[in-house]
Amino acid sequence: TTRPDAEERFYDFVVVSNRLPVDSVVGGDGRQRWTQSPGGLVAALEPVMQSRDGAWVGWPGQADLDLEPFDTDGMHLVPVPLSALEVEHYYEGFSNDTLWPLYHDVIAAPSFHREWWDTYRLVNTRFADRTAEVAAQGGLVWVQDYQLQLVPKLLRELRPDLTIGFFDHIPFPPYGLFSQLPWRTQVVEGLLGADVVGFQRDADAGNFQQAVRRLKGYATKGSHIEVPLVDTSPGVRVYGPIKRGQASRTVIAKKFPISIDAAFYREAAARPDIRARARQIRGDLGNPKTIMLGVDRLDYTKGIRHRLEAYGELLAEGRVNPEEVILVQVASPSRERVLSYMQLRDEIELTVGRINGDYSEIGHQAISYHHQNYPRDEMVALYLAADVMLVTALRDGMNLVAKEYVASRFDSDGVLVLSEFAGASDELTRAVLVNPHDIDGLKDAIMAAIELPARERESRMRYLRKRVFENDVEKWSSGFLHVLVHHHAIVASASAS
Ligand code: GDG
Repeated sequence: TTRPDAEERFYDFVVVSNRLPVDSVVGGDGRQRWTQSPGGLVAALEPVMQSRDGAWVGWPGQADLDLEPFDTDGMHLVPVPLSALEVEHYYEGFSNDTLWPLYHDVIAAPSFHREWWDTYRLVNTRFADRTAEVAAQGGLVWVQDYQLQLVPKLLRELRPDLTIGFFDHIPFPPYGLFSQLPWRTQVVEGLLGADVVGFQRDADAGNFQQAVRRLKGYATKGSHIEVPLVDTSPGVRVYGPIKRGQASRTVIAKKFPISIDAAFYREAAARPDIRARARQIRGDLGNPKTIMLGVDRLDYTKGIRHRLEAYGELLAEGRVNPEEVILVQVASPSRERVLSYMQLRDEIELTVGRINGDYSEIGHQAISYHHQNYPRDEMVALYLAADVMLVTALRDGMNLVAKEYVASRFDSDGVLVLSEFAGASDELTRAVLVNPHDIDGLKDAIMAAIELPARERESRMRYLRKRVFENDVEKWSSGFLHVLVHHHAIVASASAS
């Protein structure tokens, strides 16, 4: 088939992610349009996209939709089609029911199915092929996240001229867990195709390096991994052209903690309409003394059950008075076709129903529960209205909600209760840190947060705000790309000499 003109273009900078950063919407006139999805990744990459003539390769979010490349909001989008069966095997299956639970400490049991793996490989190959077609000679490619771990190696084989970065948004598990994966060696080899592999925390980078040492026997030193150009381990593979005097290439594996567009939250929270909305929310909730808030995708990694258990016990013991305190829980719909998510929703809604049945009064609820998606402005109003923010993830790569709450508190008030198992706890050390598995400890932390004196709240929040504003999402993307470009320049000059 012939490709239209847009196909012939090449781009110096290509971002590759499972989903394109757009959503399909049907307007009042019945016509379908694309709108930019509000994520932080788009916000961070948009300036780079504009300045380097960038393109974004990804799935448009609907099965069996084969689109030509198109432009929207000044971004060049290159769609990768997926069939309904591929969505089921590659996305819902291998990505969300094998890798996701395995990489999050097996909180839920991962399913291993060979046909899911076959489809994962096939889809990763399609992403690599498409990227190889649109990337300019010597261009920069940045691959995102666990759905595409094989792309760096596949792409390097097709296009050794490219500089390839990879960022893992979720944890990289300790070897004892990672080694359960029947395809662990292929995954490590896939990632080592990149020049720079970025992680959220030092611990994740360390776990990856250990997997490299154990599975491939390569030497690591600091953040550097020496990858032989000719792999002499079983099933010989060649990585890129062999250059005289150069027996290996160096891959950098280190942390680049992701962040948010902090200024957006500060400015939104200061807007009169959003402040008015926050006051209205407080009023509608009956002006309680303390509003506690949870905002999570409905996911078993987020510790929503532990949070509800602790809160339920505090109510049962009379330590929390339901007339003075309310918990607002936003559990946004997620992965609704995956069985473990359906079961989790049932469990959470049963527990919310029980707690409300036992402790709510007419006109006042113990828990205000919302299985809904809200506009971003409404989220900011909720952050502003909340005295205590509960982030109790059992495992979380970073957790942007914690940073959004902090950035929204221009009044330097509010208390963040934050799980040690969220990557954000590495930076936000003056949050009230908790181990969510320790229900008694969690209960005490919630009480401490409710009772924290104003001066202590302010001094902690000021510290947290400093951390979030000095490492915003622009810093994250430019930091990563700086290391990638710099590293490539060193490698290039070494091989030229
Ligand atoms: C993965 C990693 C890592 C949620 N509900 C609504 C809504 N949200 C927004 C939040 C926040 C985002 O979704 C969730 O980001 P998190 O970081 O909290 O969690 P994951 O979705 O699991 O993200 C995570 C992240 O990737 C980035 O690397 O931090 O560890 O798991 O921005 O505000 N937004 C709106 N309505 C909702 O109802 N508008």
